[in-house]
Amino acid sequence: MAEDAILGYLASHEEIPDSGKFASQHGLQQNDVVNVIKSLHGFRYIDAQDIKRESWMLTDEGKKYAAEGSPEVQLFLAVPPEGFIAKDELQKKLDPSVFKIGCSQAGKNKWVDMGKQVSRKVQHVEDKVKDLLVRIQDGQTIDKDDINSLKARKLIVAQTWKGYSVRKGPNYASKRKKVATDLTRENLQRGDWKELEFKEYNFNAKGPLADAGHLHPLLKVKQQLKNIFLQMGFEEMPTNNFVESSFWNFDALFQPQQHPARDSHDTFFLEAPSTTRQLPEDYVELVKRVHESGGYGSRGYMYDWKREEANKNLLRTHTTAVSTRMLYALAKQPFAPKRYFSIDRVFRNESVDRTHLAEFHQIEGLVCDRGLTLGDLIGVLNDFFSRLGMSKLRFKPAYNPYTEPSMEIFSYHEGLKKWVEIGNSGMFRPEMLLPMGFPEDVRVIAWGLSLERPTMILYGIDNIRDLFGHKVDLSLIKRNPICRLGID
Ligand code: FB9
Repeated sequence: MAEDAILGYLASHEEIPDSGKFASQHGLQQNDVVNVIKSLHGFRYIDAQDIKRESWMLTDEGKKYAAEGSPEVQLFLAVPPEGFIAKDELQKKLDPSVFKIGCSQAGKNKWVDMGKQVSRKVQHVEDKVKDLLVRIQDGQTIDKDDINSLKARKLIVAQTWKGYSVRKGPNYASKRKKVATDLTRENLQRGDWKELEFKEYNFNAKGPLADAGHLHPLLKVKQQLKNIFLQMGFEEMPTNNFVESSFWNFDALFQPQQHPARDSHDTFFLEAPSTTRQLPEDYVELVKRVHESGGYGSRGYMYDWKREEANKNLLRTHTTAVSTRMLYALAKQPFAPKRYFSIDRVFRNESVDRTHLAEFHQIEGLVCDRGLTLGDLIGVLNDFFSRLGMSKLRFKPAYNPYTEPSMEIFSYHEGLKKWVEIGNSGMFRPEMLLPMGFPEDVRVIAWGLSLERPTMILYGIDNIRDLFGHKVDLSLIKRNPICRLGID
């Protein structure tokens, strides 16, 4: 329709100066004409140049006065030709905004005498404002001053109309040739490919978005933490066993069997398999002894240590259980310093709230070497957390059954403008290391934090359910760019 009209018109005319007027003159829809012009221009049938036209449009108030007359004239007509009318009487006769504007305008025009009594000062008035508004509505041009006074009264606003002027293009034809967008077997068989005109290849066309998988924010932050550990010379510990025995999760860590964390309020114990099959007997004996009666300078906990308690299987409550296994294996070899880290799920039967679920990812680092001190621990913590963008650290004495001394770690978070607890740390107790067989002077410093907390802060997520679990909205995962750790 519009296409034939445009191509047909250009057959006998040099130019279509104004696509807007062309549309209304040919009874065509404005945007049909625009779409056709864009397409014909794309195939170079025509050459379309942008043109724009400034015009004026009446505001709603302007439309009202064009229809009902300007407020000053409405007011004038409400004043009796002879004598006068009480101002409040007059006010009752008119709509409030009309009365208000009418008074000031008619007053300004010296049409009426605005006292307690209102009377006319002239016999007849012209509603120039209304006439001007109507002329603008008919698309007539009116002079600048009138435009400015109407604009000042917010009765009209500028309106820019965009259109095209159109000329023949290099591929002009009065009818669009069907361009082939594909060379088909039929074209080859029919041999009609010779006549066919093929559409240009648009090498800049963007292919369909490949809907690929997306890394969960936790995995993105996990990868960055792994990189930091590897850069610091740490080796990852194998954490691919969520199920652990109480022995490696608690006893080997010198955590007493009556410790509150060891009851089902805090820990998920397994019904099946409820007990571990195999433990290193000679080492178990040493652990039993250090719990019951100490040794290595410790007086132990002086209670009856029960094998069946240690045999109970559970979902590990911390990845420190893996550290215990790895340190025990390390102690079996001729001593060599070691740096280990782990990042994986741990399970705690805790009350679920905005920042706590029954499982989270623990990040743990440990350094095992001769003569390590608390200073070394503070040093490695400053190194580690500075790579996470947390430079200002403070340490608060804390307690863990398996480390002495222990410290909670705090960092001042510029974004949150407060000190945030960013982890826990300590020196593993000799009651844990010596039964493993480590030489006297070997020390192990370690620390831990969660993966969820930094991820929530870095991605600005304040409810853990938005980050982890079946309620996560996938678009959050899709649209979440990689966030650079270390950048506040
Ligand atoms: O992650 C924690 N906080 C944190 C960490 C990083 C962070 O980064 C932001 C970008 C700036 C922000 C916050 N915490 C540890 C501190 C608190 O959130 C705490 O309330 C919750 N903790 C979890 C345990 O909850 C019961 C976080 C988790 C935690 C705590 C301790 C350890 C590991 C994880 C440990 C340990 C440890 C100690 C000594 C030796 C070996 C391991």
